[in-house]
Amino acid sequence: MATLLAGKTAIILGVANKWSIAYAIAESYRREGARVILTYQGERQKGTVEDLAKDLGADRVLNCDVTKPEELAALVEALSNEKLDIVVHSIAFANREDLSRPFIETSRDGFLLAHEVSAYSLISVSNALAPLMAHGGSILTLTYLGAVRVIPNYNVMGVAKAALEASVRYLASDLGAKNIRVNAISAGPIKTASARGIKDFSKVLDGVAAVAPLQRNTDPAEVGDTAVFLGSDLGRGVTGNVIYVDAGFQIMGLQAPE
Ligand code: NAD
Ligand code: IMJ
Repeated sequence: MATLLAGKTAIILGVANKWSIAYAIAESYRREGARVILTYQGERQKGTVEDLAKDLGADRVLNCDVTKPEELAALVEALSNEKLDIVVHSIAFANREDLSRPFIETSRDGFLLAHEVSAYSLISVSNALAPLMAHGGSILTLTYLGAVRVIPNYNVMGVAKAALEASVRYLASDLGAKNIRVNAISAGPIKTASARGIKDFSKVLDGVAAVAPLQRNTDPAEVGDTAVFLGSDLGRGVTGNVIYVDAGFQIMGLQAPE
């Protein structure tokens, strides 16, 4: 039996449906023997996430829209008897219009929304939940290559992911003394709800598979398994890092001619 996470409790924020990267992480965590707690964003998602929790064998399902401080406070209250070992932050949002028109036209409100949901929430969630990680632990978040390279249409999300990746480093510095590690997984493109309707997403997938050393796209289960490593004691020396789980795509400069 796989037991890399036996005896550990993980809270996973960001399961919306079975295609969510957070769902693949929850599957890997359950396989490795973790106790899993899921959160959902508002009443509209409640039933779906409760059904998914049953399928996964997750223990608890709690509400938390990260833009509402009172909901984060209520989450902490609901968790007051828990000892947490792992926090997974798998949350991002920007206005759809900001992911299609030219970046230079990003509005102040659109910029602030993307940064609040996709970057600041890692800070507020870490501040709220780190006190429950009494014996140390591991915080992880999901990022994308658009943080460090220009990717068509990623726009304000790229800037928010840059803030997220910098936040990983500052949080790792703050929390190291408590033996809490903070890392990000930079996943290759995956067809989730957050990819649906993005212009030319199929072309992005095909382009990556054509260039990546492994000659294919990223399987969400591979992200889940890297999240196991980072959450487990195997990852005990790793903090403040961004680990690419992208079939090697980001190392390529010029594609070798056929
Ligand atoms: P997804 O749509 O399944 O997950 C996004 C989640 O964010 C949803 O569960 C949604 O409910 C949650 N969310 C949005 N606003 C929220 C709020 N205010 N409060 C609480 N939750 C909120 O899509 P996904 O692709 O699984 O995305 C998860 C993470 O992975 C994101 O950070 C995304 O940027 C990142 N990522 C995705 C890809 C990809 O290609 N799909 C690649 C690299 C990184
Ligand atoms: C998103 C937009 C543009 C290009 C993109 C993506 N590429 C990839 C994504 C190339 C891989 C997916 N991704 C990494 C994300 O972080 C997506 C975030 C996102 C998606 C949506 C779509 C629906 C919506 N708002 C969103 N906010 C954030 O209304």
